[in-house]
Amino acid sequence: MSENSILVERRDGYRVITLNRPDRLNAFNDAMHAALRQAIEEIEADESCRALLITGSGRGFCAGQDLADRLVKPGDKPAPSNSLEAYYNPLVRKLRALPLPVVAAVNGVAAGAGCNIALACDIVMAARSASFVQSFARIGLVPDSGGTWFLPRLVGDARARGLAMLAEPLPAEKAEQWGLIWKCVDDAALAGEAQKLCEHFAAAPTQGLALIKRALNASADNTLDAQLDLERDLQSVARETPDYAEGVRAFMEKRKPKFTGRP
Ligand code: T3D
Repeated sequence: MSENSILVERRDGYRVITLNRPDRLNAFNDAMHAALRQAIEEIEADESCRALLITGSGRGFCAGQDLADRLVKPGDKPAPSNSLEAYYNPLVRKLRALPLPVVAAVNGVAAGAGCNIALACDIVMAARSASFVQSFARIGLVPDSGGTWFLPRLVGDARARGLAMLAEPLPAEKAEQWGLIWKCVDDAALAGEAQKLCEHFAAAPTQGLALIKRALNASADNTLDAQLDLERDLQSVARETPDYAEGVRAFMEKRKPKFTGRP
């Protein structure tokens, strides 16, 4: 079993977190949750970090909860677990709320909570050989980590029900066609494409992107009226950022903008 359940790499303007329990397809145990939480807290405190890339080591992205930690003898009841309240739900909330773009590079199978944590990211890219599995129904569980919220919104009710109730793997190519993810790329291209995307975000108007996240996060539950009001309010914040002024100047001067990402 790997000693470091996640690997954290600092790159110019962004961080890469690699889920690193490859012999269990990077399934979550408590130590991995704790390490991930700490890494994300460090990102939040670092102004120079303007994007986050999450990927998996070995042949999988993440197989959700490590089921070895949930094994009970026949007739025994499982020990009580508050893993959703303690770990998965705060993680999903954090990924949605982080004021910078979060990219998932899904290098292999994403199953159970591992699938839904990928879907909680802002941009999901996947290798052609990867697949997305709502594996919960295979073991008598309910899709968690936001699965029942993300699925119908991304792919519609009929496909959401099929994915959740049949628990069949959805290949990456079809996931792109269905609108579950942003893009499917050749396996050999995934790391490079994800890096390019994060380099782009590391030089982007970070405050504006954070406001876009807030607007899109709110839109699922807002009326058009409420969303128009929110856009008005967020735009007045965006208009105050130095990156907006720089964006307009660069456009008028017909040059590439130099965004700082600062408020
Ligand atoms: O109690 C709570 O905390 C509730 C929270 C729930 C959150 C959840 O995520 S519940 C869902 C848990 N995850 C699953 O049910 C997925 C289980 N895994 C699979 O169904 C399959 O492994 C995959 C479809 C993901 C991939 O299949 P395949 O054939 O490519 O790989 P494999 O041979 O099944 O797995 C490779 C190894 O990883 C294997 O170990 P071995 O035999 O080589 O020693 C397998 O046991 C291990 N592995 C895969 N997933 C898990 C796992 N070990 C522990 N936990 C796993 N989730």
